[in-house]
Amino acid sequence: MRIDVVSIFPEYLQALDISLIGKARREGLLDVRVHDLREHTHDRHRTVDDTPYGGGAGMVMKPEPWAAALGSIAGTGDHRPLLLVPSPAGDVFTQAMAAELSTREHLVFACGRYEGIDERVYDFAAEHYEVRPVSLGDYVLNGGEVAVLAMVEAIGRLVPGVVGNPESLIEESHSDGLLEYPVYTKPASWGGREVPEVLLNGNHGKIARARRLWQLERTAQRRPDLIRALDPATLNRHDRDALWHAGFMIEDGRIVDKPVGPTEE
Ligand code: 6GU
Repeated sequence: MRIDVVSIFPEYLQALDISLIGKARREGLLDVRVHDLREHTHDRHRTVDDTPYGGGAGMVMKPEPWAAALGSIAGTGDHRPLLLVPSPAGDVFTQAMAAELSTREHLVFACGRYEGIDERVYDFAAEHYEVRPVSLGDYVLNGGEVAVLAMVEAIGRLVPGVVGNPESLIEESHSDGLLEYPVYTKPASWGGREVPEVLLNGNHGKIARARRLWQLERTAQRRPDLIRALDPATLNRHDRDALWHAGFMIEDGRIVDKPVGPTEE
């Protein structure tokens, strides 16, 4: 998979040289290229921003350097790459989106700074790319670089061969719509705190059931929105029982909150 990142802080992306993603790059599984937007300016000050038309606080990124940078990247292949634009105004980036993006041949990230990029750049980019604004969540970062680090790691680790043991991708948080179960290692007793008994007995059926129960309990507690989004058809009798005890019920093929307070007998 090829990934291009355009930024005015290319050093920010140096984190992609290390750990799992760095190794995948050295092995040729990921072809990550970081570009300095200022290489596409022509004035002495290498200007990438200017004041906003209509007034207002802050600066806006000028269209010309972006057009030159994005044009040079898109021009190097015969396919239409996906242009991902990190922005708090984008679609929320999820594990499902990461999985979908991990199957693409070529991703390009455009890191904005300041108050954003001149809107006409998106229109220009749409001639060469499929353009998609993406957000990490409902909070504001100063620029797209940190978001790109997060997204490239989430996407890159799903590219076949990047994670050594593909089994570890199966049972992780969000892969089945639930949070991960708690994990333990030796010693079995540590400072008066015990590893749950069921994990010590080697009964793999019982262990699988206990872990599933813990997943459902933890998700109900921390992320009830994920429970409500589950397809009840994927739940067995034990799952339904666990969710009932966690305050949910199934009604008209949907998972809903159990009413609270006094109810008729
Ligand atoms: Cl993807 N970019 C920026 N600049 N801010 C964000 C974000 C992305 N996601 C949440 N806040």
